[in-house]
Amino acid sequence: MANQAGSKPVIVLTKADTADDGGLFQAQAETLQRDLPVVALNGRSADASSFLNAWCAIGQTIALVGSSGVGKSTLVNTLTRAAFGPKQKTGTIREYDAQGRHTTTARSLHAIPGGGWVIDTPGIRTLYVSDATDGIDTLFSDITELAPLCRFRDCTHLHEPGCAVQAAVKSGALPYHRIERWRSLVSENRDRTPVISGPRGNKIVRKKKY
Ligand SMILES: Nc1nc2c(ncn2[C@@H]2O[C@H](COP(=O)(O)OP(=O)(O)O)[C@@H](O)[C@H]2O)c(=O)[nH]1
Ligand SMILES: [Mg+2]
Ligand SMILES: [Zn+2]
Repeated sequence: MANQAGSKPVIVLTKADTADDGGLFQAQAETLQRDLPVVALNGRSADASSFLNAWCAIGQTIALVGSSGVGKSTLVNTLTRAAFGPKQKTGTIREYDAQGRHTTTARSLHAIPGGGWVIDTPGIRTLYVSDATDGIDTLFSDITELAPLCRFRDCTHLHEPGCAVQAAVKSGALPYHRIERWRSLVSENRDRTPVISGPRGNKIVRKKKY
């Protein structure tokens, strides 16, 4: 979604203070997309801001997106140095876990002292993949760059002969789970992208109004 929107995705691994070997998770996250920045931090510690400096300068806006309870509002409070000012409410484990209740119920925009802006958001339950074909292509550039080498132009990379993607899996260059993830996002995107029927019943992808 970030790719599709023209935003720069950054993976933030919060609660780094609770992991023995954060490096392992960091390495895993880095494989999600080529050149994807991944930072691990403790959102409750004042030095968390220093890890995000590159994206928090004047003229920049960051939006925190992630499941309820991961520490978005905590990070907002640290970034805005809200210790003495108005604070975003943060939830204890019980609160978000027990009833699936969200401590943060609305989006909000906050100034970062001496820098840009940060947007706090509630959980991601209402987010879904739609109209994100280009974003998915970017996310899976390892697959989309191979696709033109497949024998068939509409190759599904499932069972076709002469499939460059399957060949890359066989050679060990591409982990198989990448294809599974790619396929599941492509299918969610297809199901969620509105279409209207044109003359003779052919499907026309509805163009966005903006
Ligand atoms: N140990 C630790 N706890 C954290 C960290 N960030 C957030 N928490 C705790 O996790 C809980 C949920 O945080 P919150 O900011 O409300 O999550 P949100 O739902 O994503 O906004 C709170 O109890 C926080 O104190 C962190 O980096 N380390
Ligand atoms: Mg919150
Ligand atoms: Zn193929």
